[in-house]
Amino acid sequence: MKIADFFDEGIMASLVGDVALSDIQRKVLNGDRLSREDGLRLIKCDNILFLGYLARHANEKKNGNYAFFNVNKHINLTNVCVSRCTFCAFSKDREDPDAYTMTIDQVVEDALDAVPLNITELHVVSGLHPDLPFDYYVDVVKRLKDALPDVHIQAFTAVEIFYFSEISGLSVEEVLKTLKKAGLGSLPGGGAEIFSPRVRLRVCPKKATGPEWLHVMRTAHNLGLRSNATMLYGHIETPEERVDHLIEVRKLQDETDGFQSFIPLSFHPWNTALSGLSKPSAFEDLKMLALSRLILDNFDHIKAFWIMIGLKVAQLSLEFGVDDLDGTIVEEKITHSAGAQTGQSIEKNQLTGLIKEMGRVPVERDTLYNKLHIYD
Ligand code: V47
Repeated sequence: MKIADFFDEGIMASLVGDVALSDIQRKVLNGDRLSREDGLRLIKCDNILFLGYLARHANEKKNGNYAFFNVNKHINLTNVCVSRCTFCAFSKDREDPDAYTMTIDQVVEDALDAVPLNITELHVVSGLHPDLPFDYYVDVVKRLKDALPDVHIQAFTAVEIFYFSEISGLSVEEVLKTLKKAGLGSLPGGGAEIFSPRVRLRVCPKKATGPEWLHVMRTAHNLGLRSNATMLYGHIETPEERVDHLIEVRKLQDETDGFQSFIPLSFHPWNTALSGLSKPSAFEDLKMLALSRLILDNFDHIKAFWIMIGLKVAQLSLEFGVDDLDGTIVEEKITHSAGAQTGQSIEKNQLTGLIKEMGRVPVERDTLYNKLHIYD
């Protein structure tokens, strides 16, 4: 029996205090689109069980009782970055003693280390290095594809793609075509942060803007490259700016249908220039996941990145609209530099166990959400 089977009755009782939101409840149950104003009302709603109830309903309509995960490995080519965003503890200046840049041989060796784990995906994102030429990244993709031809390469955030265009003098479209030809399979969703120009000016003024991030994604989707999308919440953004971010992503998805999953990323302040802030609570994490599920009616999947919110909250999020727990990861540097307390890696059977405990059916997927193994 799932938690949901217990909590529907309780939730209906708790709804008495939420008659003001009954129009939103009706819309969700009818499958109607929520407006920006609905989003603003929901983000201010502290009845987390109500949000969970609605989000779970929206998710089950799309994914039934399935909950996805994949077997992947993260690789970060370099932590040297010219952008130095205030929320980031991973990036370093070139001269910093902790700065590193992998040679292509090291990248391939690192990827090959994960072959015994039967990985189906390599997730490759990095800093914006001041000296590496675009050819380095093309060669990384080619060499990885040669070494692991059956493994999907999901690499380079839209911010990195935009930077490659700047350093190479090629258009975004040419950069993407070149990488696709080299073996790139899809783009991860990072670098989106919060699209609001007010926030970007303060936390990441030196990298691609919101419209530039969206432009890269639109171009990628038009070339047949699918991608994910993210939102970094819990720093200096307002509730309105979070809702606006979701609406922007939804608009582009209406246009291209190229996004696969949306991943709200929970800010970790430790070691960053924003270390005076506290990290979002579990309550806030679940709320953002549920809200994302409710607003992004044109996304098939909402992913909880367990590295950032912890295994238990990720597990519980399956009752709050989430249908994907991401992957085995193997090694994670970005959030761990900023104080993540989670492990670096998780075994496949731990992921299936967490999902089964919630009464869901675990499904190992590949990057493009083909079902590789259903554990029913
Ligand atoms: O772009 C940086 C964020 C992103 C911090 O596409 C931080 O499937 C929290 O995008 N606290 C990288 N977040 C990770 C990412 C991602 C992760 C998992 C899956 C996918 C996917 C994408 O992490 C960055 C930035 O937005 N970030 N610093 C921090 N201190």
